[in-house]
Amino acid sequence: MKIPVDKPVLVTSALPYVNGECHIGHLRTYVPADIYVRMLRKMGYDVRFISGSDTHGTPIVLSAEAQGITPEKVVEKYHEHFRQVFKALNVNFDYYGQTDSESNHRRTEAIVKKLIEKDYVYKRVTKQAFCDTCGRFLPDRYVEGKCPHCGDIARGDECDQGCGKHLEPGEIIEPKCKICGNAAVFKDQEQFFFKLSTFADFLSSYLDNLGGTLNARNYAREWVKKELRDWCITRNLEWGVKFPGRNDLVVYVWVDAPIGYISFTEELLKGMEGADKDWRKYWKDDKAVIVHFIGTDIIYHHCIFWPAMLKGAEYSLPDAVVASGMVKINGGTFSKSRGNVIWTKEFLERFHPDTLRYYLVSQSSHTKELNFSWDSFYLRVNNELVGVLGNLVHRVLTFAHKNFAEVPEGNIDEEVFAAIEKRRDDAISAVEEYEFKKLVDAVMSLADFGNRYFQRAEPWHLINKGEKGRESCGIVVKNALQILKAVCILLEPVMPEKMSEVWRQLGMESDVHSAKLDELMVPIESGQALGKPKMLFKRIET
Ligand code: B3M
Ligand code: ZN
Repeated sequence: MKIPVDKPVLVTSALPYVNGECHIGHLRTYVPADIYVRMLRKMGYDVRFISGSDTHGTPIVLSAEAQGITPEKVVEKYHEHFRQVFKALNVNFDYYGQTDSESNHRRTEAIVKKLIEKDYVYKRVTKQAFCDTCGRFLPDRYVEGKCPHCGDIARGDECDQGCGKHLEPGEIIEPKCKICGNAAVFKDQEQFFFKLSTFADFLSSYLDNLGGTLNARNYAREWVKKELRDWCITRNLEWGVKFPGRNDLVVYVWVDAPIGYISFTEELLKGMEGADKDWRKYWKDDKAVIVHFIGTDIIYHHCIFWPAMLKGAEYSLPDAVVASGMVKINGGTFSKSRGNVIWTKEFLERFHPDTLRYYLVSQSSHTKELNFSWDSFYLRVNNELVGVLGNLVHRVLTFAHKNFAEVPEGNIDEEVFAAIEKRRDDAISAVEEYEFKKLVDAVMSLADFGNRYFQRAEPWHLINKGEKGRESCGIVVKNALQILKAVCILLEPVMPEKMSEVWRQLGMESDVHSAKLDELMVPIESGQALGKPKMLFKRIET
């Protein structure tokens, strides 16, 4: 999606449940979102980037029960953990909140009340899973059984192992209590429902115009075509946002979680001067572009529940939903219990964060599944980061530093400008298509061009051929440095720390993080002192 340059942009990244540690499967959403934001800023957009911890629902309560601590303690512990991981990875949110905040409680109540007032909510007695042994109702993840759609093992509210569908309370077949393992029974319970079915026409035209990736639109369209049943929006839990007027019920976590996108915007802008103070620009008056980054497992929630809720309560609608494919490990599904998992913290103890960022986007197209294996990681690092990029940086900078110590005199060749311009255009279209692999491939092909350019010109022969030779050699070096400068600008969104190192070695005074794409075509300044070259990446011995 091409965004008009004068429109402010709000980019959000799905809110992780803070019920356990961050594994690399989580990162498939956050890293590309961060790259997208950095690229948009380089293109000149005014962007805000927000996310936060999802603190409610059964994922949190179950984790608390298992650890014998309160939900508050679970949230405190993992909220901090996620913040640290994002910091270590340079995923730079402008604001990272959490859904148990006062403002999120307030905004959720306001939205639910508005929906009630507009007659989109009604009460109904339904059958809910109940455990006689534990003497309690079993909402969502408290119950396991068979998916009514595909027959696979499923949780109460989603078929997480099989078809991935959202399940309504009471739909699961042969329910068992997750706590004691006994068979559950169905019991009558009064709950509140949102009239999702009345939004079918709205949703089908909304989805026709929704930006983002095709997988999101197509999946959601299928559902709207088939059938939209009303949505149960309350649960028998203590932990959560109370349903207005009912102390015994909280709203379903998928009500207050996306509302976090709004309340975090409010929290971010609160402390700010001027027009930006007004969160309405983003969420009420349709003056901004809203882009959600999510995983394919939560398309239903973001393309059906969420826009219907926003429409019903009279808020601005998201303009794009970008859904990343899931991560597998050695061909298998991520599973903490089966030990098929790679923890981000452990990964970062051994490898530079930029190598992980690079791997996550270069390994497969954004909407496709990513199959992680150590071999594929080593190959990317050794062949591409060391072999192509590191090689270019090292040979050009070492030669330039040794023979000139500063950026030599000379003009930039047409051929070099053309090569850079082409990659710039490819990079922009990659971003507009949410194809981050295409972005990386474009820049790596520029690095490859740089290596060939340097090799072909053989500056090491020119340097010994008198005054004239030294002059021609300087021109080659300056052109190679220009290519490096361009690679730095275009790869900064992917590898911010490493590109900042190279930028300093190029003797640039500015900050590569704030360098705009316009600078790609500005010749690097002759006479600026080059820094001492340092090795960029180390080969990984398998
Ligand atoms: N907390 C995480 C997930 O299901 C869920 C996302 C909320 S986004 C509003 O992947
Ligand atoms: Zn299923």
